[in-house]
Amino acid sequence: MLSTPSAVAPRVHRERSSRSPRASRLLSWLTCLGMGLAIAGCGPTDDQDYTHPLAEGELICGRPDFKQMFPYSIRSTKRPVLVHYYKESEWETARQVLAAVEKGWDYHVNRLGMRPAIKDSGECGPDDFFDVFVWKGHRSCLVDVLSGDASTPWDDRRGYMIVDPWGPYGGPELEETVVHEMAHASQAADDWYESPITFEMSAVFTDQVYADRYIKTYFDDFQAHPDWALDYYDDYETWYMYGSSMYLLYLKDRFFGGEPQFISNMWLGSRNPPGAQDDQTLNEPDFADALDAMLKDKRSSYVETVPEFSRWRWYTGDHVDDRHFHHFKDGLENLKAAKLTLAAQQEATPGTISIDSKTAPMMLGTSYIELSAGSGTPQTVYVSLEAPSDAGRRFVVQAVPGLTPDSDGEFLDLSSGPKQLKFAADQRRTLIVNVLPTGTYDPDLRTDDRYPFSIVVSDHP
Ligand SMILES: [Ca+2]
Ligand SMILES: [Ca+2]
Ligand SMILES: [Ca+2]
Repeated sequence: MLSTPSAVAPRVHRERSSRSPRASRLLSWLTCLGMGLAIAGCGPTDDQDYTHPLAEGELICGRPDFKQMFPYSIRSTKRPVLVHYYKESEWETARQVLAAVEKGWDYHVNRLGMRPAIKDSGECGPDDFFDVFVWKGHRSCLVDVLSGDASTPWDDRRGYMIVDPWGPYGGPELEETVVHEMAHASQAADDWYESPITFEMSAVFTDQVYADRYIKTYFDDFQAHPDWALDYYDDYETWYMYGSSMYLLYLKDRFFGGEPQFISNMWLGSRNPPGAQDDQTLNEPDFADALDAMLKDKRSSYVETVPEFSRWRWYTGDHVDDRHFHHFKDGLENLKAAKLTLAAQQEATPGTISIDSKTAPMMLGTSYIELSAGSGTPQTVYVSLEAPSDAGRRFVVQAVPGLTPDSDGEFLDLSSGPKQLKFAADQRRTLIVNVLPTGTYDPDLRTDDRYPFSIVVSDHP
């Protein structure tokens, strides 16, 4: 049984809140001028056993009672950031949040090269500074957005942040939570309506680089669903989108010398004119187009990375080695715990292994089939692939692990008939079966259709 995030935590975890984008035209800022420190008469006491009077999910920007909701604020002296808080006694906490926001800003903008959060023209708070709300009882931490900057041709959005330092993502996690949210603030400066998976995939990728550590939890759900499209949007049912950061770790280490800054170019190349908010097909270009352009001189493309990434994805769990991912300083145990779910695991006896429509891969999805040599296994094993005809997709089959010191696996071209399958020293071998498009690919047009197939094991070609 899959343990979904809803079983252990709210489904909305550090999300960018794009599921209910509140990019509404908010009330103009009329009433609250001059947000000063310590406005008298707002009556906070030192009692910390309370939750903020505004319920989680309520709009804050542009409210007439903004000053009552957040009477206090600290202004950054380094970045255009204003942190709002409710009780005078929360100054120290607000100061910690501000320090984390400044760190996150510097990390994403100066180290990774992302765009800073765009100025909000006073659409939130008293001026054009980026607003951050220290909101006790708002368990989820998030960045949400306001309007876009009409002077830019791409679909950027002005953002603001809500953080609950006392909630499940505060405490010792506060800094990482805030740095994670600052990833979303930067994303909003390029494209707030990119393919849904990119937001958490990219933010968690940068989280791990920031922490120099594989982060627990996320990979398990990603590895549990290799059949899903690599860019599948599961609507936050699991941590899949967070764990898909493994793909960006692969790109970093395989194509970009272990350096994370390519992520900035992915977002820059994803910018498109407004429209995708209401019609996702207008997300042109999308992150896959951006990666295609970035990988072209490396003679690869987004789709073409899928088979190789599927191999790297196998070299996790019990198969972690030193030849694939450049390991972070910490958390290797989390990569070792990221065990792939197999579509089938059985002895290689002559017969048919059917991967039916329930578990078959989606487009850009993968089946892992582990075969072992046993008493019923022929002296020489041949495998072939059968599937209903479909001009829109092709299967790519590989076998891992590699059988020589310089190999990490090989392609089996089954289009021309059965091929011999050799076993590794432990008498096992895993087939990796990818579904890829025969034509162009667009993540915004992909369906969730599955592509059943069978592997036929025999003792002759
Ligand atoms: Ca503002
Ligand atoms: Ca598209
Ligand atoms: Ca885009």
